[in-house]
Amino acid sequence: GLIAGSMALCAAQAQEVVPAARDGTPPITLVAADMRAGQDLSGPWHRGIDPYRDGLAGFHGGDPGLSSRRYADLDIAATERNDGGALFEQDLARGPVVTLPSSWLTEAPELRHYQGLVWYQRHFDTAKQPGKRYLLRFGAANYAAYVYVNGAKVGEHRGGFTPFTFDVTDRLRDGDNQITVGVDSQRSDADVPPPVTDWETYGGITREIRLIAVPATFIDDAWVRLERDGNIHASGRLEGAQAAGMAVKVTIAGLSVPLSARSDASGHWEASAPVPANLERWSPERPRLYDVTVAAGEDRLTDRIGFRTVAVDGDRILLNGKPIFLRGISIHEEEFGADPTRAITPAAARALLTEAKEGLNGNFVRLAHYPHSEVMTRMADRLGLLVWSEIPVYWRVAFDNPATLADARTMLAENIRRDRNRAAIILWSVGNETPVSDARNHFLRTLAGDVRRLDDTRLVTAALLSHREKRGGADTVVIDDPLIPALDVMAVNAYNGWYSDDRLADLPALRWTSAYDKPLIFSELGAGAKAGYHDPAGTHKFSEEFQAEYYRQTLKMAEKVPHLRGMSPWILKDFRSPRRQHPVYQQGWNRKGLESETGQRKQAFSVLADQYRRWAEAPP
Ligand code: GCB
Repeated sequence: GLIAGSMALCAAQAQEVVPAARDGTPPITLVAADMRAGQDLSGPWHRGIDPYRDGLAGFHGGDPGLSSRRYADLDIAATERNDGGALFEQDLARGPVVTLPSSWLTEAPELRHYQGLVWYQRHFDTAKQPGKRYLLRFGAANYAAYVYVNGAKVGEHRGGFTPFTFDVTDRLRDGDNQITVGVDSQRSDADVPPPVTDWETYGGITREIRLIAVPATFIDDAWVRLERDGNIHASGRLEGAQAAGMAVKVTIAGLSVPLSARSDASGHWEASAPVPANLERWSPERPRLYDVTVAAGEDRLTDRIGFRTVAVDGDRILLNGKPIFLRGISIHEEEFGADPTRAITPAAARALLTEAKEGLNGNFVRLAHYPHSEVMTRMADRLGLLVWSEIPVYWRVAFDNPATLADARTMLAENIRRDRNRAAIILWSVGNETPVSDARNHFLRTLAGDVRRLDDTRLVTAALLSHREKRGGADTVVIDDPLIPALDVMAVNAYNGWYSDDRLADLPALRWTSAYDKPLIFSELGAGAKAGYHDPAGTHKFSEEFQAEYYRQTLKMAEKVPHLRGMSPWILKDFRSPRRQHPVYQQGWNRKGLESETGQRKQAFSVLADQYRRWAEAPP
């Protein structure tokens, strides 16, 4: 029967499981923030580096409360004023000017490998309107951010890839305002992800910064979706002094769906209505989006939302009730070009996703290994690509550290609340290649439980490890991770023939077996190749020919793997990784791309594109 995410908790309860940030402040979601009018604070900012983190510390490195020396307190030319608290070591107003969003890695050659604290500062004018609340929202800052408005701290955030919002109403002045942000890219073993990954740490404010004015009571959250029970459900939360007992109305343009609610004492609301006969379901082939409006009191929120269902039936994945095979590719959030700064624009998102959809004949992308920009998930909605979304619980996380789990849960909730109106997303992943242990199992099961409480309309997965053993005399790949019972879809990263001694010609004969009857995705498979490096015999790793042959043999193998319902090979394009320093083949880049960093296609690209064209007609 239809399983997957069967916990029937109401939205109000779902809200309560989300842990507050470490400092205890209740999170502001500000759903569909990118659709609200606001003041764009992207553009020119001043910058100053702070390798010893002096700006976060006090005199001689002590408690910052004992000193007024924090960089954020500085006014323009405080040095010249020469008052008692002046700090002569820094003057952000006269620091270099950089354009945000961007990573500092690409701002100057001497910052190319800088990991640490950097201060950003700018001024802006605002005409404060009475009765409004002013919310300062960051799309992402990597990794920890300390935010000050007019010298006063308004909040901090940890986690490099999810949005955060602070209410700055009381700090804002009419006219000129100063905003200062310290961003620290240095992670510890307790962070998510921990310091060592296989991708670059792009420190900085890498997504948009906006000041958004909302009514005193506003729509903080609104989630409108088609559920497997055949109803359209809407739920959410109002925030503000008048949030209790307020009428909420949801309108879907072109459909007559009566969705009205009244908020409860805590501001939560929900409504549902049977699905109208003329609803056109969203699919990769026809990515139909509807204009949705949510109105409550003086606030009005608009979004563009697609409606579809996703479910698991035995070992099949059903989209809108029909079995689907996922023809995917993994993507890191790096724009095309020789010097990526990870500041994704709609044009960059469109270019990457069009390669996946039209170049490779795909219908699916794994957005690895962290929440990508909302620009990306919105573009997937528009272009028609199914999405695997994940948080960076990657390799050796401090699974036994409760603070680490709390951070991961916050990150997961921030990601799901930002994006659960995106029809494109079908899978939430809670981890990648994490070695099995009791602590790890507990950690990931907790996250899987959070997913089900926050969003029981999608599927939960994780990229797992498999192992090899002899079974009945045959060399066999075994999938039996004890986490699988907590997941809807099992996924493994398969690198036989690249990270193993297998001869490529032997791959199709390799046996695969799973202890569970669930859909399986090859969340990764791949081999490195340097674009333009050729070895006609195809025996030398890093040649385009070897990579192409790896793909041919692995795809042949895939056709015989039981339960296989899709794949997202590693990876669309070469990406920066500090651990890939081979002087001839890598030069700081992971070369498993089907294209180089500048978009030059390698031979394997057409091997996969051709297979996907055949599979689009007749899925394996
Ligand atoms: C993996 C990781 C991915 C790496 C890849 C590789 O399994 O999940 O982050 O980049 O292998 O190239 O080794």
